[in-house]
Amino acid sequence: MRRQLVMGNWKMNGSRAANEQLVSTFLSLWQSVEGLEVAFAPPAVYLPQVAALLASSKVVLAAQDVSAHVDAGAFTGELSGAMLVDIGCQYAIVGHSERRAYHGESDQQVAAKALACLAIGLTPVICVGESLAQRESDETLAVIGSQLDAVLNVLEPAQLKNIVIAYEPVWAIGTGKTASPEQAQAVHHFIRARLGEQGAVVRLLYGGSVKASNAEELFAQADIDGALVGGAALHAEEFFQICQAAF
Ligand code: G2H
Repeated sequence: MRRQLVMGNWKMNGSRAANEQLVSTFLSLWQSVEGLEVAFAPPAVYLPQVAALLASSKVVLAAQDVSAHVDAGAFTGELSGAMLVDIGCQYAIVGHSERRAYHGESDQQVAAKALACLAIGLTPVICVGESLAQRESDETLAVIGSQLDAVLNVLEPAQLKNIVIAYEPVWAIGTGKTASPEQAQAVHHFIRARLGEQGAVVRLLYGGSVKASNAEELFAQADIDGALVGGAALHAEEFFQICQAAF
C-alpha cells in the first residue's frame, strides 16, 4: 500500500513573516492522518525557520534542490544532502523543470542528484515532464521514458523503493492549465510500468496547477499517489483543501 504524499513547493516565495503565517494557519486546520504525508519545501534559506515551525507537527520538510556532490568541499553556493538532513529535511526535489530550464540541468545531473540524496538517506522527488511542443508532436512518452531511464540506469533496483517521482507536464506548470485526470493517469501508468517490479511501491506525484478544485479528480486516478503543488501551496486554506482531497 503506497502512502499518499502532498508536497508544497514554495519555489522562490516567502519571508519570515509570511512563512510563519502560512505554516501556523495550515497547522491550525490540519489534523494528520495515517494515510497521507504532508511536506513543505520552502526556499533553502528558510528551511531552519520552517523546521522550527513544524517541530510539533507531523508535517515534514523538503528541500527544493540538492548538490550532486556528496562530500563537503569547494562548491560555492551548493548545499549537500548531508546539510539538508542535518537541518531536518526528509526529501529533496530534484530535476524540477525550472531547474532544467533555467539552470541547464541535464538528465545525467538529475540522476547524480538523486544518487547523492540516496547516499545520505534523503528521499529524492525526481521530476519529469514534457513540453507543450513535445506533447503536440506525440513525443510525451519518449521524453518521459528517457528522463526516467537516465535515473534508472544509475540506481540499483533495490533503491527504487526509496524514491518518489513527480510527473509535471511543463505546459501545465504555473499556467493554470492542468493535465486532465486521464492524461495524467496515462503517463503515471507508463511510469509505473517502466519501473518494473518495484513500480508497485514507488509513489508517483502529479504536479502542474494542482488546485483545490481539481485535486480530488486527480487523486482518484489509480496511479496518482499525491501531488507536488506550487502556487496553491502558498495559500494555507487551499493547500489544506488539497490535502483533504488526498484521503
Ligand atoms: C509545478 C508545480 C509545483 P504549480 O512546478 O512543482 O507548480 O502548481 O504552480 O504549477
